[in-house]
Amino acid sequence: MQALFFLRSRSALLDALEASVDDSAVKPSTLIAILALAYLAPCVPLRSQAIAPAQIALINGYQPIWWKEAVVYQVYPRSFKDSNGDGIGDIPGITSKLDYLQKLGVNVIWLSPHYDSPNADNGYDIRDYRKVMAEFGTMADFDAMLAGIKQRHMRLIIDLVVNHTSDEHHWFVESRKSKENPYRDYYFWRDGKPGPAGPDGKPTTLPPNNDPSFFSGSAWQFDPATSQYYLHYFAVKQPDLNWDNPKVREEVYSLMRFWLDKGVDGFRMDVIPLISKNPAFPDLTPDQLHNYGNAYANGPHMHDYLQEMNRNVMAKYDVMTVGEALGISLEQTPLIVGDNRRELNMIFNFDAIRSNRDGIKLKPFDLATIKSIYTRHSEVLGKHDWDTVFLSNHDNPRLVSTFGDDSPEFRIPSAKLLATMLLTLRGTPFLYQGDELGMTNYPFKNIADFDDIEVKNAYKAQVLTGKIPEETFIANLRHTSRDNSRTPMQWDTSANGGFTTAPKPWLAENPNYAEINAASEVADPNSIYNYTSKLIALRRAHQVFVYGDYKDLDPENKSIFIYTRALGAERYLVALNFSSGPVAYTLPASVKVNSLIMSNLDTTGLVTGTLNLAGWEARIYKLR
Ligand code: TEU
Ligand code: CA
Repeated sequence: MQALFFLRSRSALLDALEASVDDSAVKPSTLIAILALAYLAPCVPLRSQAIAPAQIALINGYQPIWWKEAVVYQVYPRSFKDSNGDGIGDIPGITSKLDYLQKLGVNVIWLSPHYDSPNADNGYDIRDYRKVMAEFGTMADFDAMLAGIKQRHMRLIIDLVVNHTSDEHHWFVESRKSKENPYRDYYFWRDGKPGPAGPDGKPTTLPPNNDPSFFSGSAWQFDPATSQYYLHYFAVKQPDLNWDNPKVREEVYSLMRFWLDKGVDGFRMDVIPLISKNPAFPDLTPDQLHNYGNAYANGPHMHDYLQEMNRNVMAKYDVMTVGEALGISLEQTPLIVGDNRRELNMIFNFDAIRSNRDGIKLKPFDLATIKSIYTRHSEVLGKHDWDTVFLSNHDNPRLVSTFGDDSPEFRIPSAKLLATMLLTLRGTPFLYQGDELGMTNYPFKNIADFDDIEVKNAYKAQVLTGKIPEETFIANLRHTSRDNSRTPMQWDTSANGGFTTAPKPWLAENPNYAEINAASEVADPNSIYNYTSKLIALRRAHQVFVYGDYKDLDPENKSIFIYTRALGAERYLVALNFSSGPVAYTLPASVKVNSLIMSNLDTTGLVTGTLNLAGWEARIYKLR
């Protein structure tokens, strides 16, 4: 019976009926129940329809719903598991590891782009939105993976990359043919500005304005075919779509329905705040040039288009949406995630994950800064908003190397401490593949070690032009490059960490896989993997960690992060020592500890008002 609620629409109900009838094992009672349900269907809210909020009791003022209680695991398919020995991760490889993910306890998988792509930006440049990338497998492989996920009572959200397409997408291939082409207005084409005379004395043109690309150089590319420039905020092979064209928006809604009707449970939306541009494309001011991401975001019709998308698509399905909100401030967040706004469920703000970054340089980690960010989130985001909690993904360096301590002595406790924080703060937590093993940054030696277009373009723009010495460039990227998180998953001690049977994976495996790998982690009850699994179980068992109030007890403390979560009488204290030295921390008299629930160092002993925390120790207490 349960399975029926997972049906996506009435037509699906009828298919299930047909399916069950020829499945001779169905007991007469089940058949009668199915028939009864079909009869009652009009009045039973099926999963596909958003359930009217009024019916469900609020929890601490929050509307409870599955995506607020979810624990999400991000899979970067190219680096997860290779199943056919070509050195590239693929979808059957993911399917072969679903038990590993179910055992960890995550219940939503976010799959980075799996669509047909020439991989100029590893899939974030899509050539065909309804086709699976050949290297990753077939649509049948995708369907089998989705079925495997559902069978394990997990859900799947996929990556919606519709701020731009690949320049090999049919729409752009047509658009660049001529100014009259029916697809011309699917993208942004502009005349260049007159430039200085060239060495041959001939007039030259300059880009329409001074917009920079995120991947170095101008955001405008001259196209000789029609002597106009097209806009690409990211790579030259990633032309931006013109959302002001209603045909473009309908194309997007239609491809979203295609995947939702297949059973997908939602979307992570790539740089979605950038979809509305100022068509006049004025030059950016010097201030704006300092943080052009903010200038590109929040365009004149961003909210209109998100609301239209919601009306046309999300409102018709029981789905989860998370926007990658480059350029959106915390204060602007309720305008996108407020449940009365009918736009998105939640967004990724970049304040915390980029709190210790200065461009490609890594700044010293400052605990007070990140604590003030979480406190601001708890103040700005109210009961009708929802938040995300994450400190790693495929665009940032490894979690334990950036916010923990990946030295041999402290890698494990600090990885566990960070998991404790991510899984006890308020908001839907997002874990990135490999962080449950404590995978670290990679010891890049030279430019040849990198694959990322962002690095290669910056190398040309910064190093080859002499703006920055090569060794400084490489030294910085060892700490901040996206490729740190894209090294293949470390499954065991066999060659290439068991990621592939091919002699060479597409990107080198981190040489520390002999020490850090899933096989040893799963087998070791005290591992980061099993500790994380216990944390997820604790969160699942106690909604205080989902809907409870959050309070930082000591915001200025430079090494201790100590906060409470409270839901009615149920109150917990989380104490985290972000330093490698022992700290004797005296609790405020008002905080009465009842019992120790979890510790990443298996601490035992009496519960007193003073916590003697070892380096990188994390503890969760139940309060009286
Ligand atoms: O990322 C947008 C984004 O935030 C990054 O480009 C970031 O600014 C940059 O990497 C800084 O290091 C999304 C995707 O997550 C990313 O993988 C894509 O490259 C990008 O959009 C374009 O699709
Ligand atoms: Ca493969």
